[in-house]
Amino acid sequence: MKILLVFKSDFLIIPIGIRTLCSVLEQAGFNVIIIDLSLERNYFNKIKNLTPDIIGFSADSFAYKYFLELNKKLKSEINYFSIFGGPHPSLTTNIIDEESIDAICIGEGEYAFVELATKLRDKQSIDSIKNLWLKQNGIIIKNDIRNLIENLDSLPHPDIKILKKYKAYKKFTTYDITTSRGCPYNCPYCINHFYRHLFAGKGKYVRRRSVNNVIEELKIAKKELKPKTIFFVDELFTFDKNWLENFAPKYIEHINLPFEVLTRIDDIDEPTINLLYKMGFKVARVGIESGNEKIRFDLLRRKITDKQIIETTTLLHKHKLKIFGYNMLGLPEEDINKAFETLKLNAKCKITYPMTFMFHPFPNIDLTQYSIKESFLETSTDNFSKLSNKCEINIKDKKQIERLYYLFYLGVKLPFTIPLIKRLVKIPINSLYFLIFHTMRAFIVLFIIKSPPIITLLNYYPRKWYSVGLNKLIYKN
Ligand code: B12
Ligand code: SF4
Repeated sequence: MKILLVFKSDFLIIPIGIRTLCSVLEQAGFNVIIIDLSLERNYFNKIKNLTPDIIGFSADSFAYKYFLELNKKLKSEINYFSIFGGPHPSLTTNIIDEESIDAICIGEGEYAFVELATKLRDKQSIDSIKNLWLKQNGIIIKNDIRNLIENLDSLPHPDIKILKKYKAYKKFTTYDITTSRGCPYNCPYCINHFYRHLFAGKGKYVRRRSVNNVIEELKIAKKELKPKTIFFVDELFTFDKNWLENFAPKYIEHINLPFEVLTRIDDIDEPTINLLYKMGFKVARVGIESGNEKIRFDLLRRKITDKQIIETTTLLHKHKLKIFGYNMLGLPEEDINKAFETLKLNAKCKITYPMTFMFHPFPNIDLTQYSIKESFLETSTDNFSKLSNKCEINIKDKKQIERLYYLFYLGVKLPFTIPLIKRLVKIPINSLYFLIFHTMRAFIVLFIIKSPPIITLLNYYPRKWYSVGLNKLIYKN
């Protein structure tokens, strides 16, 4: 039984979910191949020639449409069982109606996938596999959700072979790891409130691996991949201070590499920063999301004041930490003035990398439902583009906000340009703004990566260099 796992790493990000599925399936004795469509030239023929028995697509809402088309094309030429998993199928179970999709996995996939592969191999009925919705003789079978995996230590460590498979990954010297699953918060634009509701009664939602189990994975990764930095991609790395206190001495003793974390302004205080700093804390990624307090409080359910944001970022700067600020533009109730408040707050906090995204109204998320209810959006969609500057809902000053997206970085890094940007967003010279946006990127690529040979440069997508460049910039000292 040959299993192919497919994903698309637009920013050289290999989803931990795919790596975990691979390890669990291999542990159960299956032959697993992972393919990153972003890095394969002729993947259609390659997949055909592999003659897989099962193809598993790991689909977020950006990749879903792409995978659907690929699956349709493949299905017209070869025979295999197709299963879609990841955030998008969990959010939009109706995709099971697509003719080319044989099954979808809702929520955690490890045990459902192993059960599916085992039963297909042994020619047993696959009708009652929990977490799967599937088609049998034209009828859709909707199985219940199984309990959440209580003991995360019981899972094998995520696969690392895939990190050695593609040359492009080797340039990326960060090792991504997650020490937990779930988030205690409830932000209406994020999948966590949806999952918490979906898994109600199925066990504890926020779970953490033991310190020893995490250290063991890091030790292996350090030996095998020699990463220069670690990225803890937990939704909220800092949520359990006792765990952090136990983790710190072991991390310093056995791993001792600089690292970055995802955290919240209201979850990181001075003692925590001090503790993490001793361990090699270099980058804090925090959500600012909106500079307008009312939007932040009422719409985004984030009870964090401007004052808290300014104080915490000041504290982070005091420790010479780099700050990645996550922001959203194009939110319901937003207009250009409120969008500028977001830019100004980032500038005031001297955010090192203002990461700005348009609000994507992912299906079945509270903020999407709100947008539909309040007529900011007619209906739910499943057509998303990661790097799109398109404002996806109908709000006042939509076009100006779209222009601001491209000029945001400039305004935060050079705040004296804000009055000029206020004028520019009224003028539709989008190609100029596009140029400014990419010039900023090119600057990072060329001056941080330091003149890569032209052939190599042409071989990679600029955004990949950008990712690698950012990495070097952050950790250069
Ligand atoms: C960690 C993380 C990141 C890390 C990724 C690091 C890495 N190497 O994986 C970083 C910070 C880089 C990141 C970036 C982004 N992320 Co992100 N991220 C997450 C987060 C918090 C956890 C994902 C994770 O690793 N979970 C642990 C693993 C084990 O679980 P899993 O991925 O869900 O996989 C399980 C199941 O889904 C299932 N499964 C998955 N694939 C398949 C396939 C098959 C065939 C089957 C059967 C099952 C299956 O089984 C897996 C094991 O149980 C999620 C939120 C969440 N809770 O899902 C958001 C999330 C996935 N990100 C999201 C987004 C939007 C982004 C960004 C575009 C922008 C942003 N705002 O940050 C970027 C772009 C990333 C990219 N891929 O290009 C969205 C996606 C929304 C959607 N509807 O698709 C999410 C859901 C957050 C949200 N807004 O709700 N992210
Ligand atoms: S704190 Fe972050 S991960 Fe948690 S629910 Fe809010 S946006 Fe999602």
